[in-house]
This record gives sequence, C-alpha cells and structure tokens, in this order.
Amino acid sequence: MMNQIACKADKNPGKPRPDPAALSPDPVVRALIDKSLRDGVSTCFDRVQAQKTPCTFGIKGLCCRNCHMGPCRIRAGSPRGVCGADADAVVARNFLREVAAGVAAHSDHGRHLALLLRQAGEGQGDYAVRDAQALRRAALALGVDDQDREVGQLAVAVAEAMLQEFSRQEGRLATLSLGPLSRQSVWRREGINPSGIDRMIVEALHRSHIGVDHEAGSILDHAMRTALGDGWGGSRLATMASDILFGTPVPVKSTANLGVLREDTVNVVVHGHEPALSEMLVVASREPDVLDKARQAGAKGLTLAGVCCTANEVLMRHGIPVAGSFLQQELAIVTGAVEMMITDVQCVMPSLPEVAASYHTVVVSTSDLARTPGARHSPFDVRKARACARDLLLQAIDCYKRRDPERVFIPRQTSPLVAGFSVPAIKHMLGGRARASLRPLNDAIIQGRIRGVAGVVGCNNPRNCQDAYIDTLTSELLARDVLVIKTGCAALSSAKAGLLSPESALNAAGPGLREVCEAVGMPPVLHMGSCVDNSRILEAAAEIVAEGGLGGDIADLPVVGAAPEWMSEKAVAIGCYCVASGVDVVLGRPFHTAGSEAVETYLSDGCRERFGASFHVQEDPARGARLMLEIIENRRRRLGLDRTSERKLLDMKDRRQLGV
Ligand code: SF4
Ligand code: MSK
Repeated sequence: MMNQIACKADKNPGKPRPDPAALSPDPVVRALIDKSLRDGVSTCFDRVQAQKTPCTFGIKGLCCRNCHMGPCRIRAGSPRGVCGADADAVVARNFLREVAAGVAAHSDHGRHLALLLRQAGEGQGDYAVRDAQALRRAALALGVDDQDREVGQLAVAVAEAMLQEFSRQEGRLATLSLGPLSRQSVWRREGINPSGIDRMIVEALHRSHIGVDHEAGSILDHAMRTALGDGWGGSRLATMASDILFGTPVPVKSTANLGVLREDTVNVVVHGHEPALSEMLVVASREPDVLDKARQAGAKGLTLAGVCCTANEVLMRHGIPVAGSFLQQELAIVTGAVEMMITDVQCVMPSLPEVAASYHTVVVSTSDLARTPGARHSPFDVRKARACARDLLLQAIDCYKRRDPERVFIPRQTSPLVAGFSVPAIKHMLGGRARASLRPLNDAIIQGRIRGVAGVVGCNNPRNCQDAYIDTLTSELLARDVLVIKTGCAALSSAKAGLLSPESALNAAGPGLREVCEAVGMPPVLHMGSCVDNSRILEAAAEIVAEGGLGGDIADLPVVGAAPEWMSEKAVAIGCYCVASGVDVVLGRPFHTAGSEAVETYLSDGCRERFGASFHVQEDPARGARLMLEIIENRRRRLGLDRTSERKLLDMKDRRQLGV
C-alpha cells in the first residue's frame, strides 16, 4: 500500500476562494491561506483558480509568436503557420526557448559569482576566499596551474577561466571533462558538446527565429546541447564559485516553516537565488550595534530567514532557518510579522508589493535586472556589500515600529532539519577524514541494502496540491530502501514534512537503507542545496561511476531523478541536462509538447536510444514512485545486481570480479 499524502479534493472548483485543505497538506500553509482570505489579500492560491483553464494551444506548445506575421495557432484546419512552420517545428522551437531561458537564469547567476570571485581575488570589496581547498579543486577542474600562486592570484586566475567558459567561441566547454569518459563519448557521438555557455543561448534564440531551424530533431539537439552548458557549465561554475567564496557546505542543523518567524523580533526574509547579498546580511545580522538598534526599537532581536533558493544558500552554509518554499513567499508576508522581504533574482512573485500593502512589510528589490513595481529599489553594490546589508537591516528595524500586533499570526509549527550535504561532506561522512570516499555507498548499492539513489528536485506549483506529490514520493522511496537526494523547493517540502530530520527519515526508511545510514551516520534524505546545486547531483553521479562497481557510465547507475511539482523554465533545462547525462527523469507535470508527436518521441524513445535515459510523465505520486523504483530495478538487473547478495565486505579481488 503506497503511503500517499492526501489533499482534500476541492468540491467546488468554480468558487473564487477555494478550501485551503484542497491546496496543501501543510497546516501552516492552510492556516495562512485562511488568514489571507480574512485579510482580503489575494495570493497565487486564489489567482490559480482564475487561470484554471489554460489556453489549449499554449498547453500543447502549438502557439507561435516568433514573428509578426503571427501569432499563429497550429490546428487541424490550419496545420501550418503563415511562414509554413508545422506543429513539430513550432513545438520544438518553443521548447528550445524554454530551455534557453532556464539555462540563462542559472548561468547568469554563475557569471555574477565568477565576477565576484575575481573581485575578491583582487582584494576589492568585502568578500574574500573562504575555502582555499575548494579553490584548488576548481583550479584542477578548469586546468588552471595552481603552483606558486597565492590564494588571491589563484582566485583571479580561476575566475578568468570560469568567465572564458561563458564566452568561449569554439571548442567544447572545459568543464565537460568532469563527466565520466564514457559519457563524454556519448556527447561527442551525438554531436551535442556545448561550446561557450552564452554562445549556446544566443544560438538557441537564433535557431528559433523565423526562417532558421525547422527540423524538430535538430532544434531539440540544440536544447540538449544548451542544457549541458548549464548542468556541467553555468550551474557547476555557480556552485564552485559559491563554495570558494562562502565555504563548501557541511552538515548543519536548522528549522523550517513559517513558525521560524518570531512575534518578538524584527523579521527579515531573504528571497531569490544569488548568495552574495544574503551572505552579507548574515554577517550584518550578527553585528552587536545592529542588534542593539533592534532592541532599542522594542524587539528582542533580529530574525533572518529565507524562502526559495536564497534560503537554501544561507541554510546550507549557516543554518539560517527556512521560512518556506516558493509558494510560501506571499504567505510569509500574510503573517503580518515580516518587516522586510529582500529579493534578488528568480522566482520572486511580482504580486509581493501588493500583498505587502495590506501589512507594514517593505519589499526591497536589490538587482538592477529584477525590478518590481511597488518594491523599494535598493541596488546592491558588491563593492560596498557590508554597508548595503547593514543599511537594509536598519531600514527593516525602522519598519518594526509600524507593525500592527493585531494583524500578526504566526502558526507555531516548525520542523527540525539537517542540511549541508555537499559531495565532499558526503564523502567525509562515509569514509572519515583520512579515507573520505563514496566507496561505502557503492558497496551498499551493490549489496542491495540500498537499492539506488533518487534525486527529487524542483519547485512547487499551485496547480498541484502543494508538497503532496513530493512528500508521498519521498516517503515511498525511503520505505523501499532508496537513498533520496534533494535540492531546491523540493528539499524545503521535505524539510517542512520532517524528512530532513535524520531521526524521522530513519523511521521512514526501509530496513536496508536504515541499517546502512545508521552504520555510517548518514541521514537517508540529503539536502544538497539550491537549484544551481543540481550540479552537485551530477558531481555525485560522476564520482559514483569513478568509484567503480556500478558500471562505467551514469546511464548504468541505479539512479533516477524526479521533478514532481515543477513550474520554472530552469526545471526544463535541468531535466534536459539530466537526461543527456544518462539520468531518467520522472515529471509530475508534462511539458508543453503534446502538440507534436515527433517532439514527444524524441524526448522519450529518441533520448533513450541515444543517451540511455529519457523523460517519463506520471501525474499520480504513488504511480510515480512505482515508476522510479522500476527504473532503479531495471538498471540493477542490467548490472546483474537483481539479487540481494549475502552481506560481504568486498575486497579488491571481489570488486574486479564484479567486472568493473
Ligand atoms: Fe507564424 Fe511562422 Fe511567424 Fe511563427 S514564425 S508566428 S508560425 S509566421
Ligand atoms: S526556487 S526554480 S521554485 S526550486 Fe530555486 Fe524553488 Fe523552482 Fe524557484
């Protein structure tokens, strides 16, 4: 019997204000949706009702507005646009543009961090290299000679090498060499090696301009190429630069859900994706004179909390509490207890200032590329980072005086969690300081105690019952002895559900997984970071291959990915680079590609034949879990691991006999 987390069905979908119980299993979310209704505030949970019936052309990918002879809608009576483009070309071009936008978002984040790393290396501003080991690892990965270079010089050289990956005009990305050799030959064979990250994005827009690339297969090959430039390029560089500047995460305790906000403190919520400002806000929030100012304003202190992936960044490195995931950004303000929401880029709802207008909250935008009408714009100057961060906190303290206690309601529920599982941290956990290694994990998978590894990632989407798919899937995989790794808002769903608490996760784990995790002191659900940190999942997959015993390629490993409640274009890019890297991906919601059989066939059978992995759509969480288990078991069968073997410590001779 599958352990399904249920949302009550909305019995009256036509009514404008839905029953909160239909929208989320999380009592905190339900209570605050109730409050939003009482306060007369509209949130995404209301707006989605008005958008219940999406455009049938849009949902199939059949609407083209790439030139002004259109827009054209492809349908039975008019199977071609004015220019002559057919359904396959239109759907494929729309898909490619989604991938390009997702890659652009992740990679621009990576570029900003590479620029910040160069500045830190030059000794300008308030940032410095915090993790010299991460710097040396990055130098090795990028082929930068680290001999006789002091840390600052090396940081500049590494940053320059990173920036070259964006602008490279010819030849393949250097960071592709971080993939297993067998995978590199698949990319070469299939002609999808990306060159410079920016060049791939530009080419995606060029190819999908009117009158350029009209062949679905060729267009989709470029989608895969561009996406690889994200997973092994832009996102990987973002993660590397963050680790160098702010430290490679190690396990850290914290708490999740809106109950982390406090009635007696100034509450500041950071929101978005890039860690530069939020890191400095962490520093400033601990400065004695800032805390004195908060006390002088009548508060007992200052609480810094996060939503979305900025939350994940400061959680992973500092244990800053998590207020919630993507769908909780408006509800954080609805508590009436948030003085300031400080936003940077991506996943920031433009409705925030309107919600804030019903309370005393000030919404601040800090990036010149992300302005929102109604938000106070306070551009973040990385050269004066600490001063900017202090100034924002002092403004937030000022807002506290305007808080109306009558409007405050903070549901008390919170969940304890442990996060901070970078690949070096996992290796250290498994093998100790002297023998840090993934070997014990590979051995446990070979023995069948752990059946495989599942990456459960991506967003929340108000068209789904929030968290329900993610929570059901995670519980079911754990019960079937699958190690679950998490990033993004999917990690925050599990945090709220208590599954990032090692004790609760161990209770939910099957006997084999539990035994291994208890023996090595590792939780069965590992939070690996933000959306760009999906690159850590690729890093882990490559290291599992290198460790040996589970085949020679990522497509051989008993691993599988899922994006149960995804919504963003970044998730489309992530899905593509995972599949092109050999990881099957289960989507809880379909792409907008149903209008073209050729495109759907490419993404399923075509990808399977060429990359050894493909996309699967399953909208039911219990069936989604079964599908993921089937994928894992099929891969085990191909490796000859379909029988649970006697418990045996493998020596080198045994490993050789496994045909590694
Ligand atoms: Fe229509 Fe072709 Fe222009 Fe698209 S590119 S809007 S299909 S004419
Ligand atoms: S924040 S992209 S809603 S995971 Fe990275 Fe969450 Fe998805 Fe944004």
